[in-house]
Amino acid sequence: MSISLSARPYDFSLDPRHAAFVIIDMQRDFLEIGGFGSALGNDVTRLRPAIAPIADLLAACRRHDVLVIHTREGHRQDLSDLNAAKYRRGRSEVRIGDAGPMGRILVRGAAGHEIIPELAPVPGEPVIDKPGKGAFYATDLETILRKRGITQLILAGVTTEVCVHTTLREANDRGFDCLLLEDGTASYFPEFHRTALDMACAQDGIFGWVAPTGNVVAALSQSHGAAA
Ligand code: TIU
Repeated sequence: MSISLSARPYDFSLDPRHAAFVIIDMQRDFLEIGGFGSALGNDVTRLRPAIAPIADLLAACRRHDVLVIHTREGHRQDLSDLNAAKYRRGRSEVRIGDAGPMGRILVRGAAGHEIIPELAPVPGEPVIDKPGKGAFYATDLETILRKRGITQLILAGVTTEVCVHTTLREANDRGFDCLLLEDGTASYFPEFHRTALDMACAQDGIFGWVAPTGNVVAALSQSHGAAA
């Protein structure tokens, strides 16, 4: 059963049995000092406002049996999945694979690569390790979603205009209806955050819908009430 929730550019019809909550790259590497985000010169505190809204919807999805998927950007320890362009990009002295205060930067197995404790996955929730910005590139995400009959994605995480938007675009071309959480996404650049959200739902929803997290949480409660 679908529940209508208020969103931009028009109401979104949420079908919880065919929806997945995809939380993108809420890793220490992006949110804490000394990780990849700060190596790129960013103010990592700018991403923290997304944590509480994501935690709210995460709890609601777990209560209502909505599939939750976590993604992590990072590379194999031998860096065999790190292309030369990504490695070379930028002028920072600290690069992917170098030692940092949370272990090797953006490398799987390092402390910095882990999802922040507030949003830690629980057993049964798929964790997708991805070498690129998009969560579909070089991963088994699409197979997992198709196998479970998922047609709608609720997207959250960081950063709005980089990994979230890349994933949104990949998902859109694969035929998924996508809803972005306006307060469950964040960027190092507030103006890019706002514009990325506007871009997603411009032209009457060219890539999808945008809504505050509270609207999705309320819709899930409603759907549960209706099913009971
Ligand atoms: N730099 C930046 O804004 N983002 C990334 O490098 N990765 C993600 O967005 N996860």
